[in-house]
Amino acid sequence: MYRVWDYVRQNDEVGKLRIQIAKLEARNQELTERLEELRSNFEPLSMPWRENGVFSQEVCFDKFKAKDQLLRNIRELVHPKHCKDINLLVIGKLGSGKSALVNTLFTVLRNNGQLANLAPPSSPYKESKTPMLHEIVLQNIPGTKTLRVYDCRGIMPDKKQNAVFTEDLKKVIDGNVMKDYEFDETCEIQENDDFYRNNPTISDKMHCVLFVVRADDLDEQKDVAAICSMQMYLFRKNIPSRMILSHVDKLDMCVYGDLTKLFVSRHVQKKVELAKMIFSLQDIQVLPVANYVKGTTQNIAQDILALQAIENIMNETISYVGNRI
Ligand SMILES: Nc1nc2c(ncn2[C@@H]2O[C@H](COP(=O)(O)OP(=O)(O)OP(=O)(O)O)[C@@H](O)[C@H]2O)c(=O)[nH]1
Ligand SMILES: [Mg+2]
Repeated sequence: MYRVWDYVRQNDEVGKLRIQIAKLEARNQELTERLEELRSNFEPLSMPWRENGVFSQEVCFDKFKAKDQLLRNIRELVHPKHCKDINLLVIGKLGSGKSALVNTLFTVLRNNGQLANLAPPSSPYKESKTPMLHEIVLQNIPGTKTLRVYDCRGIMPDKKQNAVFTEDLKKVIDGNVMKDYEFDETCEIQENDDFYRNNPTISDKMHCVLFVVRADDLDEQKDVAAICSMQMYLFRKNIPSRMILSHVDKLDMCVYGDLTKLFVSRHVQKKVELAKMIFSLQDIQVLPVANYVKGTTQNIAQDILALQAIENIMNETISYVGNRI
């Protein structure tokens, strides 16, 4: 009898060991595949996935001159006479980098060397660090033009909470919600609310929506419903949108951390293609940006990426507003 139990126990131990070995083998397989992917990611593409003269290796552009040119192009853009105020709205999942993007846009347009921190970014992602509709003026030349960006609460992983929030976002887009409105998770803004605007003019509406998505956390299945529903709303109203791929600095570059290799990086290319596929976007709508989240001063590669994004966004937005007379 004693011997039988001994035998059973031994068999049990062998079974457990077998399971452990199988798990280790699966993990080993996973790591081997990741290593292969990493190796291939570090191999630069022979042709850039998107033409970008400033970072091109063959044409040795003076990056500082290119940056000045971008700044000049943006500053010289003429806002339509009937709507001198241009409004951009930033939407994205909790912790996707919305506030960091706003700070980055402000930093590169102010261009005094120091990083701005007007929209406080978050660290733990339990709840949004930006609970209200936060207005930041990026450019203001009185009488001529104003460029404003609106930062707001993040989209939650829970679908129920987003049902209310996405209705509020639609009203923000339509110009019904005033700045500093604190989003309520349980109930949409009501017409008798102090922050509700009844008859919005074209200057109160949003003219372009910037969806912020983490390049290092792009997943076909995960939490994309709220963004897709907002995309549909914009599509029906013909309002332009752009997708900002944040956190691109976390992807594998050919030389780790060298953003000038971004347009020949296979990993970035894969993520851009994935974003296009998940959200049905065209090339021109996907803009990679490495937000300013570390250090205290500007650097040329991050500046250029952000300025290229602003130039793209502004050209589209001004054309859209110009056509709405
Ligand atoms: N490396 C890197 N980190 C980033 C980037 N953008 C944002 N972060 C970091 O990501 C975290 C979230 O950024 P936030 O800008 O606060 O995100 P958010 O979307 O405003 O978050 P909520 O307002 O809470 O929804 C912060 O720790 C930032 O430092 C980026 O491009 N690269
Ligand atoms: Mg925020």
